[in-house]
Amino acid sequence: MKHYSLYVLLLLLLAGCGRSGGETPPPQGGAAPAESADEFVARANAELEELYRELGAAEWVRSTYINGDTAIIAAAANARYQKWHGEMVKSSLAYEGQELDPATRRAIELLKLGTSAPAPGDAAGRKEISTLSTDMEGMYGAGEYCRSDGDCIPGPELEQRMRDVRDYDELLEYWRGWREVSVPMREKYARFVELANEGAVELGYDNLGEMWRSNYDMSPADFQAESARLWGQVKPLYDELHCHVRARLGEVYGDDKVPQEGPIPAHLLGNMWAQEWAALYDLMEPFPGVGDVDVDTTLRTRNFSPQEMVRSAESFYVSLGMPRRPDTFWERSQFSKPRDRDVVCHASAWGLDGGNDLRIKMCINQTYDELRVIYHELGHNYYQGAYKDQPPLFQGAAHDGFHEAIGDTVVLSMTPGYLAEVGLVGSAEDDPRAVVNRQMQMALDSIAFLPFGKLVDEWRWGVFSGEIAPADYNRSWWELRTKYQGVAPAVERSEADFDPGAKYHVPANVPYSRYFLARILQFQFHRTLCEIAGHEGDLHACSIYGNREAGEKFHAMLEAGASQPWQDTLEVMTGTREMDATAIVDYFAPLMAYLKERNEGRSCGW
Ligand code: X8Z
Ligand code: ZN
Repeated sequence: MKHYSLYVLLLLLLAGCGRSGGETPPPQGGAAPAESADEFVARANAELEELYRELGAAEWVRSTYINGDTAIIAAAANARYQKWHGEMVKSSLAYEGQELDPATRRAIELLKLGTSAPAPGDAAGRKEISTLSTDMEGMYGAGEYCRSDGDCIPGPELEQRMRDVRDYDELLEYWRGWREVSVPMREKYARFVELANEGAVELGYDNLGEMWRSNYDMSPADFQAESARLWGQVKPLYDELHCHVRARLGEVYGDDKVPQEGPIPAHLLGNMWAQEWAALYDLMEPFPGVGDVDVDTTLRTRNFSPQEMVRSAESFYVSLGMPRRPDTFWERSQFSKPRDRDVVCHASAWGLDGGNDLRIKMCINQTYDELRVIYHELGHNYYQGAYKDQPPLFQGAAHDGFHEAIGDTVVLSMTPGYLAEVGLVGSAEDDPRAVVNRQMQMALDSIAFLPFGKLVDEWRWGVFSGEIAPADYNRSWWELRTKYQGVAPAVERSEADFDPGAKYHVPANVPYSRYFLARILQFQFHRTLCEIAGHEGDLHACSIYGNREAGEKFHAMLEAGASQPWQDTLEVMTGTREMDATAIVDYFAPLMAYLKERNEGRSCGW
């Protein structure tokens, strides 16, 4: 469903129960199970297929038509799935301690992890958490900021203005305005945390954060250490970028507005959450005008329709030997924001009906940013299509960072050469200054994103463990934002606010570490695929567009789905069992040289 990307988890989370929830009574404590472990897994897979069908339909309708009726339908489907899930996990305990075939053991483990928001075992708790989840995501989707004159601006439009506008006060108005949407989520979220933790404890975890960290074929503690290790590898890149961007913003807004020793005001970075900064490219461009890649203008002047933009992404995957999207994809996807109703515009990819009914849901604008999001979403869809022959419990990514990394890997192949080849820009310029320009444009997204990608779940891990109490939700959020990103709110925030809720993945309860991991994996995958494609020379000049050998290797990884530990999948693909940030570090070496030079004599850090 929703992204098995959000997906196996959410998806699962989304699933309703369907016909079979209670057909076979769970084994009674101590007695021999009524069915063998293999039979149990086979039944779980069969029942899931049905459950997903119902859950997917309910979730799709809810996300593309937000109103009171669809809230009831989606919450009910979710509660039914949760009932089934809780009962199945309880039944699976009968197989603990038995010697099992590794695939059977893995299937049982994945079953247990099959929700990002486990419900308590009682019907009232299940209903309550399902309703809270549905409500919060709906509040986000329908969110808008209404000015005092009665003019209301919906979320996606505010996001666009955060990119386009440069006036300090106007930006601050939008930034604050959007954060009014999340104030009423605060109490709901606190209650959601209590209930989801109850559910996680019933499944045998200390809390929901520990459950999320158990999803990586290593212990939760090891995963935390792994994520800290990767952050350590890339932090020097971020520090240089931050230093330079702060200095430039100081020149633009004045050092009184952007103090040169402290964090950057969070509303000045060209993004509602200061998570990706490429909208500031014109201010940061190292060599003005050299080798500009202006896809925006092409999309506008040739008046690309959303469908044509999706076709462009599809053609890339097809050039790798992957299949065209089926007719149902074109008929059933949501490409544009409907005029007459509220929808969840946040982009997602859906693998309904066991991967036979693939769709994306977006509100596409005619911009290069959006074009890249389309390539990203199709990456999810190609994954979903490739693992559809796996049993339902293995229909997922090697780990969730892999799911996010597929489309992003392809985006790295959208080089100026590729863009020129497909007519999205004029001919590419062969000038080393153009390389640095291009790298700046990319780093403002990829490198700027890294600390944000890391901290969102660090906040939630604290919330779920109880280390962060509801009374400290906002303060702790801003502590992490400042610690990792070096950004801070320009106006006082308080515990009357709930700023984490202004980021989609919090009310929608989508784990976020996946995006941090993806930002690292995408470069690792790119390096391998470029080797297979026989690329020689700098990695940033490589595009695998049209390369069937690279496509085959890529597709083989996708087909494996979640059938084996991700380390095995990574090893088959790249020859190593570890995620490794050296590829991203090497990739940006030219830009780092430039930044170090520019930062000489500046005092960096905050
Ligand atoms: O949520 C997404 C995708 C859908 S999986 C559009 N992303 C994160 C975000 O928007 O915050 C992609 C990058 C990070
Ligand atoms: Zn995604």
